[in-house]
Parts: sequence; C-alpha cells; structure tokens
Amino acid sequence: MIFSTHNPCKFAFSAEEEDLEKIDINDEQHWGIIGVPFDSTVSYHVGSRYGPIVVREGSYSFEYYNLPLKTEINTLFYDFGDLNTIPGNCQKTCDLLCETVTDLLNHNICPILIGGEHSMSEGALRAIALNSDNNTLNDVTIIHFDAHRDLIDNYLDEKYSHATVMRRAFELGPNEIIQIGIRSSSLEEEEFVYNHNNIITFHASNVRENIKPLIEYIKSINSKIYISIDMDVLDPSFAPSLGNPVPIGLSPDDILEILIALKDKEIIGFDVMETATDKLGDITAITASKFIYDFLSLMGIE
Ligand SMILES: [Mn+2]
Repeated sequence: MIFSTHNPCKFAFSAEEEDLEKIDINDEQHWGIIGVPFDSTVSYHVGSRYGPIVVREGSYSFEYYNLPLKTEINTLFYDFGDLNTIPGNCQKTCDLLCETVTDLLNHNICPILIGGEHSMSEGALRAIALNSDNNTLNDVTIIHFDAHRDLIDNYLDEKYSHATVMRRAFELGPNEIIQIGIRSSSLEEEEFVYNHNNIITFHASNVRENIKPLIEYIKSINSKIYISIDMDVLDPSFAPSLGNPVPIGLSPDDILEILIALKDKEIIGFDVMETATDKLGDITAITASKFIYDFLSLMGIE
C-alpha cells in the first residue's frame, strides 16, 4: 500500500473492485449497495437526492469493530455507486433501478438501496419479483418501517410516487407486508388495510408501549424478507431531515432491536430511504448510515 486514502463516495468498509473478481457467486450471500439520488415526487421537504452521498459520508464515523453488536463488520459487500436517475420521471427511474437490481441478482448479489425518495423501493422489489419463478413476491414478506402507510393508489394523480410505493409493492403479490411505526394514514389507506388480511400493522404507539409482541411476530416469519426503512419511522427528534417528518415516532434503539431479531432470517434486500439533507454530519444521515452499518454487521454473524 503506497497511499493511505479512502473513498468517501463508497460506503466505509466496502470491498475493493479487485475483490469482486474473487467472489464465488455460488458461495455465500453477498450484498451490493446502490445509491438512488432521486426526489422528484416529494411533496413537502425536498433534498433526498443528496441522501446517498451524505449517508455514505456518515459511514466513516464508525469503527470496523461494532461494539454494541460485539462483531467486526466482515460481511462482503461492494458499493456500486449511484443509479443514473432521470429527474422528473419516477417511473422511468424505477425501471432503470429494476434493470440494475436485476443485474445484481443475476450475480447472486442482494441489493441495499440508499435513498432517495421511498418510491424507489418499487424498482428493487419488482426486480426481485421478476427474478422469481412465478414473477411475484409470494414467498417474500416486506417489513416496512414508516410513519406512513404509502398505500395510496394515485397520489396527486400519479401512480408512481413516494406516497404510493407500498401499494405498487402490494400489486407484486407479497406474502405479507408488516408495517411498523405507522402514525399517519388516509381513510383510503385504512380501508385498504381493513380489506386485506396480509397487511399487518404495528402502530408507533403500540411499539413504544411494548415492543415484545412485534419481536415475537417477526421471529415467527419463515418466508424470505425484504426490509424497507423510511427514515421518518423515527421520531423527528432523532431524524429531522426528512421529506415528511411526523412527530411521536420510534427511536433508533427500537429499530436496532428489531434488526437484531431478524439476523438469522433469510433477508434478500434492504433499503434505507428518505434522508433529505445536503449537510455533511447531519444527524439523520448518520443514523441512516448506522442502520446500514448495523445491518451489514449483523449479516456477517454466523
Ligand atoms: Mn414515510
């Protein structure tokens, strides 16, 4: 080694390009990070297009040894950089992301998205569906952390939007969607949930009061799992830099406890969306980065 340098455009601890050659795609599970700098349908506070760069930068504040989890971060993952988005066109950008995630899946690499607005999760979920035997998600449970349900069919006359992403995901036929941290919803969404018994809700107030029923529920899951975290699941005191902050949310401790409970499950995708700031060292960005760091640390524990 001649230079002592690091690349702040890649998540800390990412494998080097030459390590990619050594990956045996039939071997163990590998992870690939894709940033999605897109925020064109945001209806309140814009800025999540800067999420990927500030979340990556935040990762350099962590140690190789993850003290709370008592493990070194030895999971093999590679940061592939950012998707070339099409500003103003959510559907086309989702299509591009779907193609990119399909490329990852063809190399037996599971996606980790850094958002960017939440709508982008659809591109990854669609790729996973199209990669399955029956082109659906019927063997996948989506664990969806969010203040909002995101189950509106048409938001401001748009099918593809941050507010409709779980409705589009539902159309891919998942085994179940578990919504955690909900505290804002429309009547349309409440009726939709009432009419579909495979959408399970753990409201923010219930989780804060007693997290145990949720932990027991997710420990009983025996399907594949995709985890989608909208950072607004957190209380704005922990994560203020968001597209749509909603007071009285969860704490980072709650999220970590749930991630730990999921560590032995078959997780096939992970995303952390909606960090909306262009400020280095922003608390929301560092917390988003911590979730990715903790998740990758957990995935490396035998
Ligand atoms: Mn939300």
